[in-house]
Amino acid sequence: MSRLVIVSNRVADLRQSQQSGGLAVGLADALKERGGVWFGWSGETVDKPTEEPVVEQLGKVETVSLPVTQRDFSDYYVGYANSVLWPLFHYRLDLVDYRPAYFKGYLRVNRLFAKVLSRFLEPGDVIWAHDYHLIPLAAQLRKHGCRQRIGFFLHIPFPPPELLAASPNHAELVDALLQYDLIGFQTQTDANNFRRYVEQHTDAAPAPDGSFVVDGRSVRADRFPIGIDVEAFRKMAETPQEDVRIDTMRRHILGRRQIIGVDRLDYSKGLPERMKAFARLLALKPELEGKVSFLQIAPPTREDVTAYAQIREELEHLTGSINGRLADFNWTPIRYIHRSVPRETLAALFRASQVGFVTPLRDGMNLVAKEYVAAQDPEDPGVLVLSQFAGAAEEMREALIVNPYDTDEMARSLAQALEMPLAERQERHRALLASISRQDAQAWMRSFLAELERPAVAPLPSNGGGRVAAMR
Ligand code: ADQ
Repeated sequence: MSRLVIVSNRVADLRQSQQSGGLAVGLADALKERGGVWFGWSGETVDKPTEEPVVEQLGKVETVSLPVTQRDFSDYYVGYANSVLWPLFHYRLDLVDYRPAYFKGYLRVNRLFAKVLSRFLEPGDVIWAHDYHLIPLAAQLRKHGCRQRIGFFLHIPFPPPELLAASPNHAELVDALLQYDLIGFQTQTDANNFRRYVEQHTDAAPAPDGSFVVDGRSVRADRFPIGIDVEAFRKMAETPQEDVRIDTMRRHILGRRQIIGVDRLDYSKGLPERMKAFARLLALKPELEGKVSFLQIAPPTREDVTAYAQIREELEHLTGSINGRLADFNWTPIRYIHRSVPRETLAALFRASQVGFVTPLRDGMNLVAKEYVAAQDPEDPGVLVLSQFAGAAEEMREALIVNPYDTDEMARSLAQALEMPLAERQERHRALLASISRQDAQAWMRSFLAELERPAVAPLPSNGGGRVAAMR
């Protein structure tokens, strides 16, 4: 079996991978089995650029991590990745902060990563790059003579071509993607958006098997919905810690129910809309006052980006005003926790909550939706209220699917979830559990790697040289 080379913005700590959840665990297991390398940014910044990474050997696996300069951190990470690509790919053109220096920095870091990584590659390796930070990596690796198969998985959505075309670099981005052998997306919508872009803006020739022919190479693009380690998460949920147990018992005695939301504090997650919908629920059903509360856990992320500071302020204001208006001396409608929580605690909190409220405005997949389902007691499960714009909604049809921009509909769905009879809850949960178990973290990884390693049908006719720049 070929060695596996994983490349991601940050290298997971392989000794702690259980802590980081399904993705890191799944990939770490595959690496340990096949041997290989995990390469990425060390998370540190240095004054002078360096091509000397920190290398650690753990059995058959090497982790190779490289610091970047403060300027690269600003241009590549805070700038192009998180102030341009993240909003653009989440359909938020209004939040894109485009600056030419950012794109230059993005290419510079990808060039550096490719140069350093190429020293660690062996001829038979299979390379798998992850996410929007690394779109140009394959093109740069090819410049270093890399002929190995290289796959790419996009964890976030891929926007429709009409939106992508608003970016000054759309052509470069898609040209770079077409240097991979396999491009994986979370959903059919994303794969279709990509396909439409390629058909409309490049001269890559579509082949009968659904792939494209680019410079005589076959490039495949498909949907590989990511999953979680269902069993591991269920086990975690079954053994609540003392504080969660006491909190649950207290609510039980008082006859109170809990709606839960867990997200990184990000504008794509629809948090203000969610709080407004909860307030609308209480206006719609005043009898629920004192009987139901909303627990939102949202740790800070990317605080260097202005849009994140704004969303934080908005949420604090909303929580304060809703609680100020409705709270009683023995009941707080919204409990808002602005920090990270251990995964075991999260799992137990999911199990102890009657509604999982997962309403991003746009999300690649959303693993919280899957974790909420995995954590439930099948005898007395809670109900998942899920945004139609989360990638997860493509598979999780038995959730209550809502439009996160429609406050009234979300409030009505919360009411429906709280009133849902046991038999219906069990039936929906059974179907959801079956679906997330079928498409779990292992299945995701195996199907991607099997497709990446499947040989191309050769020889391929040339399309005469990839993109025709004049077609832009
Ligand atoms: P994220 O945007 O980070 O991931 P998500 O899929 O929900 O979104 O994963 C978040 C993970 O962090 C979950 O495992 C969750 O339990 C954990 N988490 C969230 N809040 C936490 C807290 N307070 N404390 C501890 N852990 C917390 C990106 C894409 C998603 C895609 C994933 C995987 O944006 O769409 O599903 O990658 O591909």
